[in-house]
Amino acid sequence: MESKTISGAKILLECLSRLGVTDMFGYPGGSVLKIYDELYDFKKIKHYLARHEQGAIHGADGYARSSGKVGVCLATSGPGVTNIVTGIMTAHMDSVPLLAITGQVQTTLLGTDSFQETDIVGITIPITKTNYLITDIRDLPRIIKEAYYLSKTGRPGPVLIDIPKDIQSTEISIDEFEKLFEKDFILEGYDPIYKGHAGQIKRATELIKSSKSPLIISGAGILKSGASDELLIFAEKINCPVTCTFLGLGGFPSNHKLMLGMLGLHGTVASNYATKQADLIIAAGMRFDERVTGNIKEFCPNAKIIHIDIDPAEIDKNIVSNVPIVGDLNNVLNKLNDNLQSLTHEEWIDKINTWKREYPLIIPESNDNSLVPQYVFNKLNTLLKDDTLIATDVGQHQMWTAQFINFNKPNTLISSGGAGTMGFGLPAAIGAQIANPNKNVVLIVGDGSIQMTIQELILLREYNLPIKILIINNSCLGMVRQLQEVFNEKRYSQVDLTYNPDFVKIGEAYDIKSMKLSTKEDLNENLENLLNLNEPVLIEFVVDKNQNVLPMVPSNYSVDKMIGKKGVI
Ligand SMILES: Cc1ncc(C[n+]2csc(CCOP(=O)(O)OP(=O)(O)O)c2C)c(N)n1
Repeated sequence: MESKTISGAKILLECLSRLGVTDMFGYPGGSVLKIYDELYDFKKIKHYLARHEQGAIHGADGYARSSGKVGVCLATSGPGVTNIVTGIMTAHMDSVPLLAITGQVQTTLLGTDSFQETDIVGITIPITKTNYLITDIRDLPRIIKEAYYLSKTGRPGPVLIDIPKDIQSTEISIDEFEKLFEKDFILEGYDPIYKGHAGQIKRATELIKSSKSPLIISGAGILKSGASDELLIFAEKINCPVTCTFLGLGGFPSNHKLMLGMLGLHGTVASNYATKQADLIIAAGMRFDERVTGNIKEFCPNAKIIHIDIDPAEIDKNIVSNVPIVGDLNNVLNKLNDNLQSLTHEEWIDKINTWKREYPLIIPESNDNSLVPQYVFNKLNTLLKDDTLIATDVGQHQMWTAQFINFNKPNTLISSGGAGTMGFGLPAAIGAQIANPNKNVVLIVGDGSIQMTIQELILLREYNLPIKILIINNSCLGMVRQLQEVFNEKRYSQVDLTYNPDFVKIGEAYDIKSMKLSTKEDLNENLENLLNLNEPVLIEFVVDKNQNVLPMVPSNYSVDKMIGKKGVI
C-alpha cells in the first residue's frame, strides 16, 4: 500500500521540484542523511556530487548566474556548512539567487555543542537575503516557497534554510502537506518596487535633454533585469557613450561604437577620463563600488547623477544622486525611451574617440617566441564566439579577460566581482555548463586559483562536461605580485609559485585531454583546434610572470590618475 505520510526530507525535495528546481549541487553527511536517502529514489531533481562543499556552492552559483534560475546547494552541518560560507558570501556580494539547504543537529540538541553543531543561521545573517532555522515541520512548505521567492525577486540573493535532522525525518500526512503547500505566504514589509517613480523619470528626462556630455555606467543590474535591449535602444537614441562595471560586461556590446569598455581600477583610459569630464552620469544598476570610483571625493566632479536601482538601499549609499529612481531597469529605461527624442553629442563623442585612439590596450612585444599573457588574451578574443560562456577565477587573468575579451552578449561572463573569491572559477564553470548543456563554456583561470578547487576537475569527466580549461600559468600569484611591485618596492613576499604541479599530468590524471602551450607557434598551431573539440580539454599557457594589468588606478587615487596608460608603469 502506498504511504499516506511524507517526511520533512521528502517535503523539501517535492517543494523544490514543484517550484521548478531540476538540479542541485551538494555533498552528503550525517545531518543530511535523510535528504540523501529520499534523493536516492527522487528522479525529478538531478544531484551533482562536488568533491568539496565549496565546489558545490560555487557550482550552484555558476548555474544561477548563467541561467537566471535559482541555484540550489545542499550541505551537512558543522564543517559542511562552514565550507559553503565563502560561496554564500560570494553570491551575496554579486546578488545571485541561491538557495542553500543545510542539515542541522536535531532540535533537542540545539545549543548543546553537539557533534557537528554550528550556528549557521547566526554566521550567515550578514551574507544572506534572509535565513531560517526550521523548528516545526509544518513551517517547511511555506518557508521553502518563501525562500525561493525571496532569492529571485527584487534584488536577488542567497537564502539559507537550516533543517534539523529530526525535522527531516518527522512525517505528516500527505493531505496536510498539500494543504500547507497550497497556503499563500505573506511577507510583511517586502515589496520590491519595479515601476520607477513617474516624477523622477520626468526629472531624469529633463536632465538628459539638457546634458552636453552624458555617460551611462552600466552595471550588473542591466543583466539581472534583462534590460540589455532597452539599454541599447536608450544609448543609441540619445547618442550617449557607455562604460561598464566589471560585472556589467555583456550588458552592452563590447564592439559597439558607443562602448568605452570597463571603468575603474583596471578600466580603459577613455572610460575613466569620461567620468571626469561628464556633465551627467546615468548610473544603471551599479553601486559605485570603490573599484569603480577610486577616490570617491574626486569621482565625477562635474556631473549630475541619475541613479537607477531596484534596491533602495543602494541609493545615496556611496554617491549622492540628483535624481534617484528605484525600479526595475527594464521598466525605467522603457519609460525614458518613450519620453525622449533622438539627441546628438558629437563634440563629446569626438573627444572620447580621441582618447580611445590615443590609449588603446597594449600587447607587449616578447623578444623571443615566448608568450606574454596579453598576447594569449588577444588571440583568444579572435577565437571565442559571442555566445560562449566565459567563467574566470580571480587575479590578473580575470582583469585581462575583462580588458581583452569582447562581451557582446548578455550573461556571458561568470566571475566573482564583489568578493573576488579565488577558487570560484572551476566549479562555477561546471555549474554554467550544467545549466547550459548546449553552449560552449570556457574557464580562464590562474595557476594559483585553480589549485584552490582543483578537485572539482573530476566532474568534467563524471558528468561529461566539454568545458575548456585555460590555465594562465605565470608561476606566481600575479595580482598580488603586481601590488607588491607597485607598492612594496618589488618585495615579492610569498607569491612565488615556481613549485607548481605539472598541470598537464593533473589533467590527465582526471582523464582530461591536456596540453601545454609555451610559444606563439604552439598557440597558433593548436589553440583553435583544441577549443573546437567536443570534450573537456585542459590547456596550460606558460606566460611571462613580469607582466602587469595596465592601466591601473593606485589605491585612493582619482580614477583619471592612472599609471601605465601607455602599457608600461
Ligand atoms: C580566497 C582568496 N584568497 C586570497 C585572495 C587574494 N588574491 C587576489 S588575486 C590573488 C592571486 C591570484 O593568482 P593566480 O590565480 O595565479 O592568478 P593571476 O593573478 O596570476 O592571474 C590573490 C592571492 C583572494 N582573492 N581570494
